[in-house]
Amino acid sequence: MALLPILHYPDPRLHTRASPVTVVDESIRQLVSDLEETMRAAEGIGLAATQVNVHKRVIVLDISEDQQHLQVFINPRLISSDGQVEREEGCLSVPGIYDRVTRADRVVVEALDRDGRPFTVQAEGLLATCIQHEMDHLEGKVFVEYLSQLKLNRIRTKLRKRARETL
Ligand code: K1U
Ligand code: ZN
Repeated sequence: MALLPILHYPDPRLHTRASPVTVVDESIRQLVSDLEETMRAAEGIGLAATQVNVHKRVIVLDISEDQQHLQVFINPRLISSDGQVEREEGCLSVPGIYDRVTRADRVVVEALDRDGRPFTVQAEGLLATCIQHEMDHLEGKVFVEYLSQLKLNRIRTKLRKRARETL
């Protein structure tokens, strides 16, 4: 396993649209392990391959209390969505910024697991929010882009300043 560096907003590579995985082989399973290790080290509850500059449609999530229930989504596809809920979100690519975003409250998603087997999940609550947040990463979209232009400009300025200070 390897710890991978996480891209930070406004890195333009976060706006890359990820390509579908054609074969779920050992290299994809290695990527899944690396994403898991990186997510756990950063104390996140999700991570998309885009965030580590790998532009393949792979997501890992673990919203469980004991952090022992990894969920892997390869080539996730939204089948249906229902309801609306506003929830506070954070992002390992936008450290220290939290804000409320409105998304569907329930989603049905199809994907492949780490053995390449298709499965369907019906998600609600935090899991539904997290799946939508991570699927957005695969489309090159970061959650702060749902906020007002004013908030977005403030966040960009703050993060650029912070990046300069850590040089
Ligand atoms: O960077 C990421 O995509 C991971 C992100 C997942 C996420 C959290 C909350 C709502 C939507 C998506 C994080 O893990 S941020 C850090 C975190 O653990 C967290 C932040 C806010 C609420 C709950 C957890
Ligand atoms: Zn994120």
